[in-house]
Amino acid sequence: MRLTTWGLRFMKSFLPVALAAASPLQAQTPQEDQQRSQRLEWWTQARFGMFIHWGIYTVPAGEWDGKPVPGLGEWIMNHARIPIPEYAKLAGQFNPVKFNADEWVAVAKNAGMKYLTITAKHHDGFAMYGSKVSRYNIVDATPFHRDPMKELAAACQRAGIKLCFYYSQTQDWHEPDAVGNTWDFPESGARDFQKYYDEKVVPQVRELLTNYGPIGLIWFDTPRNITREQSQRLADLVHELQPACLVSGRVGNGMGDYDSAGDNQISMGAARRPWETPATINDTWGFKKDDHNWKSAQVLIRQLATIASRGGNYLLNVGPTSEGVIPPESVERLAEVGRWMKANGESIYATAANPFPYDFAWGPITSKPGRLYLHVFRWPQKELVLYGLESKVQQAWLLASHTAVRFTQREDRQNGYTALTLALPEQAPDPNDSVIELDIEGTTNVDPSLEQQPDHTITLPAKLGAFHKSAGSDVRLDSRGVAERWTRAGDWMEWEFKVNHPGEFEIEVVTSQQKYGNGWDGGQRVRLQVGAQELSAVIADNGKEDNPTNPYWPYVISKLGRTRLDRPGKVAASLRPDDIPAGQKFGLTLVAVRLVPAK
Ligand code: FHN
Repeated sequence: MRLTTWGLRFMKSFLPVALAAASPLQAQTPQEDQQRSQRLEWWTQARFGMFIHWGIYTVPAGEWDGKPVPGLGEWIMNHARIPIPEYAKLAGQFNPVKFNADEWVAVAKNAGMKYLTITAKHHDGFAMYGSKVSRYNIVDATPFHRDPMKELAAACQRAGIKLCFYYSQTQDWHEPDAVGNTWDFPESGARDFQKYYDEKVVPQVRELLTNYGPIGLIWFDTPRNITREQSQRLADLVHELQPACLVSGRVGNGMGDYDSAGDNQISMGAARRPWETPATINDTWGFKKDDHNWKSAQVLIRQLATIASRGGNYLLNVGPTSEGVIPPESVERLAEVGRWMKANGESIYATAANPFPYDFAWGPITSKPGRLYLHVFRWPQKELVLYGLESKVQQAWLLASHTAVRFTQREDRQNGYTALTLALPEQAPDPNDSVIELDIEGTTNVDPSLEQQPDHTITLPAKLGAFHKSAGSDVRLDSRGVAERWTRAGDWMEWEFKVNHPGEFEIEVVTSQQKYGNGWDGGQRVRLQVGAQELSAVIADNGKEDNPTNPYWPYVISKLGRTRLDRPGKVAASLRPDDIPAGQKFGLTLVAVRLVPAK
């Protein structure tokens, strides 16, 4: 990416904000850095993996004592406060006679996934493999008596898929000294976490890395209060036993090889380290018989492309039943994702992030050296125009059919922008995501300045704004690039952008639910300055809009009023809350300020 002086100044103002959102990092020697990059190579090329949550919680499948238990299926022991002896009886009923490792691996492979991460031990403490450390495991405690991890290891080898294990290192509701079980073991009681760690965690992780051949990664989870030394020892143990094996970010204390975004959360990108979004296809991870809230294949394909465009990996979950069957709803959707991947996988595997620092209204961009892939979710009739690409395009194609796309490239010197215009068929070739490949001459240079788009809309994302914090303020961006803890009137944000098409605009403020669910505060009085004009309005819920990064929680749109931009060129804008009602929990959860051409 070539940076203009203005662009550089601008990037400086947003980068620290973006970087601050990543997890704290452990300092590395250059040699450790190199080893980590080598370990990460296959994983960053893969981009797409299968998560499998499977355990004895699939026997009750979300129901206890004849009543549905709200929440995640694999959390039933905790949510229903089931005593250990009661819960342990489920092992006697767990007999997944329909389990077929080759079939599961084929579902992953046909979807275009390159790795598979399965729960070897979840928070319930039950080992889903033959463990010598504890008899509380699938081989010794169930009528099944088989080791599915052995069978999966062999099936993965045959199919060329990397096998990875999930391991809950801190929570273990079966153990008095571990974290989490406050119904069998009083919360205030003395717990010797180190004892549990030494006697169960370390030897079980050792087993997983010794008995199942090469393992791609160990997916530790919910680090809670694990100490720095304990996280470090686990990471070291993994690397000592299998130097090529990755350690997930959730090992804790910044000791992992890569970062994990929150569950079902897509990171804003521009992160210091490779990262991954673990996601569900319905609402639960572990099977629940009453969870029918399935995301469509379109949502899954679009999430995959969006995550790749921000430089991340997509770890998509299936929750097989107690019989060992992956729900057909998941299998069908994954098959459709697979059909899309067969035709368009080149725009996902081994790609890098969008070289522009902002997103486009029609969809995301992924890249490779000398290539850009435009993932068009909203198909424009007849033509798509892209501003800010400074390199010469040699050829353009519809990737799936390899049909050439006619294009022109021009520079509007007077107004200072470059435009690539692609002539497109009227119908979208793929309703889920039609990919246009651009072959670029030399390196890909883009103008990183925020600029008005060809549809004349101007979007000022929070992730590209500069925060001005009042003393003691805690305002920042969450990992999705949404403002959080903006509860003080003294904090404000500013942007600089380029006007290409002067005119009259409606001003919209886009806000989000808080990061992990429903939670939104309105009612803040804000002052928006655009160039020399200023207007004041109250943030209200004037309508909803799809959130491309999370289908669960749509964005909230507040309409503020109108403004005029009379001349092309650079303009400054700022957003200052004059009044935030006292006691707000979430504050101004800003995603972007948008100027939409007035009708
Ligand atoms: O508590 C777990 C949950 O059950 C599930 O395993 C997810 C997957 O990312 N991780 C934890 C919550 O973040």
